Amino acid sequence: MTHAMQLYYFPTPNGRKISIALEEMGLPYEIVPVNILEGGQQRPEFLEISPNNRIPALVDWSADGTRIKIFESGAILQYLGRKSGLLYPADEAARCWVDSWVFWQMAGLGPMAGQLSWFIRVSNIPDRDARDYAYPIHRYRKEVRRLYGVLDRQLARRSYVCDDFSIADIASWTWVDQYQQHIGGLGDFANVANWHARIAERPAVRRGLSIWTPASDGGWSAAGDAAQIADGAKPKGSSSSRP
Ligand SMILES: N[C@@H](CCC(=O)N[C@@H](CS)C(=O)NCC(=O)O)C(=O)O
Repeated sequence: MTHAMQLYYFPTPNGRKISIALEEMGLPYEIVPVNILEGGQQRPEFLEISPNNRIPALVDWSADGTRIKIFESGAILQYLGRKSGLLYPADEAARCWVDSWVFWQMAGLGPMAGQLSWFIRVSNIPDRDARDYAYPIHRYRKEVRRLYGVLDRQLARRSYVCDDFSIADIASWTWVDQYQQHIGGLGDFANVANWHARIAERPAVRRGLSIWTPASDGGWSAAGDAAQIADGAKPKGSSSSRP
């Protein structure tokens, strides 16, 4: 019997990397919502799959029925690339280059932009003094801008990070998709702007962004083009089941 993979998901840049990759690769999956705003990442059954209490995580089954557990979005992207044979070149030199850009995102753009988001968010909490957060916001924004510059140079003579569209593009794209909040605009990064727009038009990317999101009533609801998602991608139970 074939099982769909289970994606432990919350709609953040790291979660969206995997929903986009699964849609791009046409792999069957179902969403297991993990509401990180309500502590879902601390539940023992989730920690057993993702010991670092972070989404995303993925469960798959090998041919002999053994469960395959993966956490860390970069590791999941590489696994899906190996499994599907798509968006992850088999040629060693090309694969090393894709890996380099995936690790660049995992070690640089993701953590730096994540910290920037955090400090922007807390500086906007009403009873906080925004001046207390001016230095970390300056520091992380400067570093994020530097990383955008690196990406912009890489995209100067090619349409995608490693020439052909790959998991390296997906890894960085969901973070760059937050550019408005992080750096206000892409005016200084024309190549990144063109790349961002090119990828945003991909139907699978739109589907991957449109899956279930937490609703204000504590349940989950469909967003955007979610009707295009297969039934198997709905949270278990009903359209409003809690994670
Ligand atoms: N390096 C990890 C980072 C994962 C991560 O930071 N996930 C966030 C959401 S984007 C999370 O689960 N946060 C829960 C928490 O902070 O408790 C990856 O890429 O998978």
